[in-house]
Amino acid sequence: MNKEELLKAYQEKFGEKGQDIFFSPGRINVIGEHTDYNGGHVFPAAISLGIYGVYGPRKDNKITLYSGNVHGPVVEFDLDDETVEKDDRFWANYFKGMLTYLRQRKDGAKINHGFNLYVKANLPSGSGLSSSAAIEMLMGIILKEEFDLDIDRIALAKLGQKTENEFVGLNSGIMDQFACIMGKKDSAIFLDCNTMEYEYKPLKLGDYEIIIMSTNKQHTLASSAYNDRVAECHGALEKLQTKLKIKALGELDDHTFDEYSYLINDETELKRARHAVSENGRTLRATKAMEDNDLAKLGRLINASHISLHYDYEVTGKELDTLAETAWKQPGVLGARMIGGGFGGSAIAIVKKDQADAFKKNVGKVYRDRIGYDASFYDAEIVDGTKKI
Ligand code: GAF
Repeated sequence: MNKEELLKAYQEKFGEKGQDIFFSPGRINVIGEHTDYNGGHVFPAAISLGIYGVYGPRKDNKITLYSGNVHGPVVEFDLDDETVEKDDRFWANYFKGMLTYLRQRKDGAKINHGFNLYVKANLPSGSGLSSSAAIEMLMGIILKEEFDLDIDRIALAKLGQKTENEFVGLNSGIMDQFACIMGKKDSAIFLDCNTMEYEYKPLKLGDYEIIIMSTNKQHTLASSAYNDRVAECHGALEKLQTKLKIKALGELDDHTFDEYSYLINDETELKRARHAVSENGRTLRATKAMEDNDLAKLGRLINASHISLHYDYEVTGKELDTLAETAWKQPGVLGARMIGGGFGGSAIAIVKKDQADAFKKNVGKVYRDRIGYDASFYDAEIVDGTKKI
């Protein structure tokens, strides 16, 4: 979408000129899945698919949101109301949660007039590319910049996580919000979710590119299954803590885990914890492989990540397995795996640039034959985090 189209859409909806345009990216994750809430490492990057927001101030205290994708009635709330009610439109709650928690801060009083916001996404919602975090960070940066709030980007990411955990009810980690708001062009973020230390690592893929493959399957029941995984990992951690002084599974290496895994006398919890620990190890090795330009090794680790998410974490499902397994068989592919929470959503593949067209055609055909509808393929660029454009 270009700026003229966005400003025109704003004007058509609100009958006046919009003032500023913001863009909030979605994210991919190279490796490190379901490790964030286990205090492990992740390696995500912000992508050029995301959500635009056109902002215009109002003289009254109303905040009015309109989604150019959903086209339903506007979402309205009033700054004079002490609490912000939950909405039955799930996407509106990501804005509402951020507004609620920003207003609770000391300088929240600076949010002292209403505004209109026209929102338009080129990122499919429910695609496992973090559209919800993109919305939260969009609202966060708009409020920070338009009302001059004294809050840094990492604190905004944490409020996004609080929105998910407390306003929406998904016990997610920090990866998505962190990637959306801290993204850096052409780099992935190597983040330790235990200490919150992070480092940008250039995504050097040479003759290869990352192709995003969306299952186009909405993951409706995903949030309760996600919360189950979080609880199962917590159960395993508590059992290990009877003998080990650790705060998170991410502190363990494979060897120590094997030695103490006898403490986890629940088969499901054992599998979940084994994934969390092994995936963290793979993430450390994968970032090193990227630094060493060992792309073949990076690809093998990515494949192993999918296999662990399939057998130990059980979050892949037929659609994601079809994409990854079909991708593995194509020429010019170094690795492929599901990304995000799972149960639908998207996968990525690292594919030789000159084989990309054949790759999409072949994987697309197998997917359609086996699943009964089309997958979508995107070549996204790696971009900066949420900002005014
Ligand atoms: C979802 C969550 F929001 C993230 O915090 C993360 O746990 C991811 O699933 C799995 O790695 O995107």
